[in-house]
Amino acid sequence: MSPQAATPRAPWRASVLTLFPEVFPGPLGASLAGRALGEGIWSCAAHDIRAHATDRHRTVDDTPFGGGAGMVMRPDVLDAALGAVADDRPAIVLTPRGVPLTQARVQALADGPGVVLLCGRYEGIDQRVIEARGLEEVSIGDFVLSGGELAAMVLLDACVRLLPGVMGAAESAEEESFTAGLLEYPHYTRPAVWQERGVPEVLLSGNHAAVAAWRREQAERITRERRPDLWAAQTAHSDTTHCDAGMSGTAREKTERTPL
Ligand code: 9D3
Repeated sequence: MSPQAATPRAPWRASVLTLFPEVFPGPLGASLAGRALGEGIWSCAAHDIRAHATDRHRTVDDTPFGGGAGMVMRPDVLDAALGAVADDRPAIVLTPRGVPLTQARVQALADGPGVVLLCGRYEGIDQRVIEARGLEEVSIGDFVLSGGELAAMVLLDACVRLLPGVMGAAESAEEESFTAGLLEYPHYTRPAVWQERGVPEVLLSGNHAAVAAWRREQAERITRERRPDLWAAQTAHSDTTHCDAGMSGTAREKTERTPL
């Protein structure tokens, strides 16, 4: 049988607005994402926000109305920067005050045409440009970074690995229904004894059902211990009489039941 010719498809497009365009694609230029970039599965264009400043000193920020520490990014400069790249893609500003990024949002973004990302620096950005451009505010977690660039790379990495042709088929669908919404069970490989430490007997037994039960048990224990929030959601899922309101089975599968 002759090999199937790959159907050319439009790349998933990332445009990043930043004061530090030279840091992109950064780690996304290596490994899985880097290969996909080279293959044209996705594209990454970084744009210097400062190119849209209009004054002699190329100012992108100013002091906050109402007073206070730090500087605020100017709405006029950001609007011009966004206007130069905006199209049908969702526009997201990375900010510590944003809605926490979830695998469900990542999947939805990966399913679309791409994304426009605005990386904040300074204390924040003028609220009016967020409203005028309908920007979605997204955070990657409850810790403080020095800017939005690394957060943008995190978001892009999470999306790119989901694009068709980036990951092997084996890695994608396998075990999905089994471990969905749970943390991973512990892994072991050779040597069977290392520094006087053995491997759980059941894993050497060849009893596939027993192995599956042990892994499930371990995944549940680790989830309970480390992520009571995930465990509570897991418990809620097993009661099908409530908690299904407003969401279809497939939507649920893609959101709260994504394996971690
Ligand atoms: C006291 C005000 N600070 C908020 C905690 C101001 C501030 C600190 C750090 C404003 C911006 C930043 C830089 N961080 C990001 O741009 C950022 C971020 C983060 O710090 N944590 C998690 N997700 C993100 S997304 C963008």
